[in-house]
Amino acid sequence: MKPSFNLSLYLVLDPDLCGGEEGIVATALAAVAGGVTIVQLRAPKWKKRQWVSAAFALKAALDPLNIPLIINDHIDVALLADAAGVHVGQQDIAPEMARQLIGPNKILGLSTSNAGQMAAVPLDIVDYIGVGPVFATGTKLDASPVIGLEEFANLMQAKTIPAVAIGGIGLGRVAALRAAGADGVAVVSAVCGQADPQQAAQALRLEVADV
Ligand code: TZP
Repeated sequence: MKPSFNLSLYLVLDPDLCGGEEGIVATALAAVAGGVTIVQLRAPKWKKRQWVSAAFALKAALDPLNIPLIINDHIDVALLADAAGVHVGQQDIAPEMARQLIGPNKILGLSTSNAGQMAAVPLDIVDYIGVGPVFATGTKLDASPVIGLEEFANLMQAKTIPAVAIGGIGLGRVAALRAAGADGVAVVSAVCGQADPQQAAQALRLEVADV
């Protein structure tokens, strides 16, 4: 059976900001203690061996807490570690092919950044979409153009699948995104780049719950 998932506070772990190989599990656990509901591993600079060992460690840490682990792009790693799901971008393997590889029982997420990409999402194959970057971000240097809150709200009007906002999201921005129709917010630096990731997650979680 496909694991259930809650997009409301989605942590994307980038080791550059989240404690590197040594600290990534501790960062994830602190963030979950603060209220993160789902965790993705996204490590554009890592070698495959680092991916595999971190995926196993994160899976072992998150499973007892019932927090799904999503692996960005690397389907082989997701299958090896028996992660809850996979997240692919527009330049990665097509969602239909990803689904073929992961089977029916894993979560599949897809990044989108405009109305055309959202309209093209195969709804019977993809479980949720990421929509962004909503605001400017220094974390993903090759991100698509910034969408902005107004256009994001338009995109949410047209959505037919759960959607999580991403890009430049921090305290003070969550409520507006939720009011615009986002099912959740995804963050990297607003949790990982902070001195106290648990407290940072907790503050964001309060804003998520405010709506
Ligand atoms: N995809 C679109 S923006 C982004 C990704 C992975 C990075 C978001 O990072 P931050 O630090 O939350 O702005």
